[in-house]
Amino acid sequence: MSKIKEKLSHKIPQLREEIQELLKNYGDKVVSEVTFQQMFGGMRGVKSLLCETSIVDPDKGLIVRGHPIIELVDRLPEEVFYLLLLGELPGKAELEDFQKTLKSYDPLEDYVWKVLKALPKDTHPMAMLSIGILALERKSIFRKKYDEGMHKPDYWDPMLEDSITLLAHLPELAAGIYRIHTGKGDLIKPDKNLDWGGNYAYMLGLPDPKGRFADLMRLYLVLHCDHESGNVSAMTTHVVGSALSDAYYSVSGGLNGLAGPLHGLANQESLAFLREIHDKFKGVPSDEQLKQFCLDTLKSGKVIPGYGHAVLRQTDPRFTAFHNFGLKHCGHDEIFRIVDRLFAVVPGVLIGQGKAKSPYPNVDAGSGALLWHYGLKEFDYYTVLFGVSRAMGLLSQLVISRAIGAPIFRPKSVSLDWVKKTFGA
Ligand code: HAX
Repeated sequence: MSKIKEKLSHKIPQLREEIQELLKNYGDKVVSEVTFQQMFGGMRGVKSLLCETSIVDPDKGLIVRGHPIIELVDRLPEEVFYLLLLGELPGKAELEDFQKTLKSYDPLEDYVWKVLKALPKDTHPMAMLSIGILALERKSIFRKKYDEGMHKPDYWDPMLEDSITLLAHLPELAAGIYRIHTGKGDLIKPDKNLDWGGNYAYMLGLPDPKGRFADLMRLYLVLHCDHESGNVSAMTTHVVGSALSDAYYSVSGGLNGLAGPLHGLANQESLAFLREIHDKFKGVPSDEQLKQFCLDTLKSGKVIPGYGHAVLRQTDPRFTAFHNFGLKHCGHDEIFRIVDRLFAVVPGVLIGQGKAKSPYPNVDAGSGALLWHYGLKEFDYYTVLFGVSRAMGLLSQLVISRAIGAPIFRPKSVSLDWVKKTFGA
């Protein structure tokens, strides 16, 4: 196990002490009040979760342990995992040590591939990812130690071990799913000389003569790493983990939520939308044509994928990072040019409609166009990339939850009858 464990073991007592002190002094203070509207409305705005790894500021976007995401775009994903978990970026030696740990695992056993290959061809790659992770659950050290009578203060340790094991295997698992799902040929074994993101790109097996696709993958993995803890996948992972289900069960559960069209699947929908525009106009339409297309989309009752957000109220900096990458490397690509023009047109359209609280692009508005450009054209696979990246946040949140002794999740529910009686309706 890498030096991460040693470092975390020094930080945990301090964190626990801090929480106990805060609970002692302020345990009865009110954090948030909940209206019936909020209860019905997906708990929007109700402050009711603790999250150490990141915060989402409505105007500034994702901030990982104090670092705005836009300042992390040149970092490796494994550096970002280190940051999420420990609250500091690794030095050179620390990064090398962690990378060495990630590379120390044997390739996945054949039974995993047999399970995945036995699934019918129309199985969605996200279902394959979730099943693949569950197929690895037998590796859980947390479950084994729990069965042996592990004590609560020690929970974080095997949770960390499981998290790093799962993280180490995810690129191989996810790349294998791509190869099986697309029928592109044999599985590609991991190359121990490559970094975590570079290895994932390599195992997908797409031509990448200049290494730009690998750069895009690293960027993609950094940008999707975490989004505090109230989003569907993070909260689901937390809830499942709070029952002391291990990291495999918890992350698989969270990723099932990421597979929904209003969450992670939006990047698949977003590219389908771009392709539809490209096909209809046989290229890049004028801004006026785009505006009309968007108005027609809204009129038909559909949302404009890649726009709007539950928390953000400005252009998502993760969109900005992808947009910058596209302007630099794919400015001539017609699909990317449609992304660029939509950015100019959609906010005005959504403001005109007057419904969306944020008319600006989110992370899903541009990423698909870049993947398409580099030959990753199977857009039903895109959420898997998102899932591999988001696993970094889900896993670091799980480790921290076990470290601070977070209890089983159990809010109180009420019936409509209770609502009527209580409000005298
Ligand atoms: N196009 C059309 N209408 C939109 C819209 C969009 N892009 N975004 C919001 N609206 C509408 C909502 O559908 C809602 O309409 P109703 O009142 O008729 O139900 C109204 O505006 C208010 O919604 P909101 O409060 O602004 O947004 P929510 O917090 O309810 O939902 C969503 C946030 C991201 C789900 C929403 O903006 C949406 O559906 N966007 C398109 C899908 C998308 O891009 N999803 C990816 C989000 C990023 C993410 O989590 N990735 O994992």
